Amino acid sequence: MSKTDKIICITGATGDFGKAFIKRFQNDDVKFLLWGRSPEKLNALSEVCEQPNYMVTCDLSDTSAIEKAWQDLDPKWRTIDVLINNAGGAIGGEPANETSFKDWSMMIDINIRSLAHITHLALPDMIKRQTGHIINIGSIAGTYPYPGGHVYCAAKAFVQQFSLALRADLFDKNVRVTNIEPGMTETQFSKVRYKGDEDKAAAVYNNANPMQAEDIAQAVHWAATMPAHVNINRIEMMPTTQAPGPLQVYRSSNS
Ligand code: 8X3
Repeated sequence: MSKTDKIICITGATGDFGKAFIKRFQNDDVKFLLWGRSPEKLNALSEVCEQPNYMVTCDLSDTSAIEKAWQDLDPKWRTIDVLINNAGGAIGGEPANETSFKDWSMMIDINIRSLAHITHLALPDMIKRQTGHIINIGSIAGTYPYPGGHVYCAAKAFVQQFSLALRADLFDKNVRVTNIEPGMTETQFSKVRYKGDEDKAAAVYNNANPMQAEDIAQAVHWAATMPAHVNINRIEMMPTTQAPGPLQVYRSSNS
């Protein structure tokens, strides 16, 4: 990256994507502002992160905790150059009517509300400095709905449309916005979705040759290092073995 000492802010930094992003930027002249929920995992990350870094322990489902974490930040860490809104995830894979409202609320909190909140906090400084890049980690689920996807799919559709709508407001302010939309990627994602059920999670990737976190990191890095006059709006990615399915039709037995 051209400007030295760029600040890259990553939410959900201790997850598989977060770690892969840090690794992908390791040869660039950057420093990291890393958000995570677990202080132990953040400390472990700090020990392996080769660039200067500052860790923010924060539960992103808690609005007031986000506000406080931001206010407590040294102002020099609030001048974010690249904000990677990576935190998010699916909770539960049951049909909509069998999923608890608690799980729905949590998905709205972590995929929508906190992403919008952190963007809202970081944006004024980007606009003031007329530079910045917001990279949202969306999903193919935002475009292709699937059974059991309900609120997760809807949340990622929000991320996709929010990213494009931000573009509409930021195109004349030199602030870039990109939505990276991965499909099946072998990470802890499925373990979280299936609430710790290792067998169910492993079955998702079994014999499927899924993408790896490093593949997504490569796309993030590419979008972030394009020349300043180029904005990558969206990158939709799937493993070669994955593709959209046909529409389904339910026919009652007496038709
Ligand atoms: C994760 C990808 O296909 O499991 O966002 O929804 S998918």
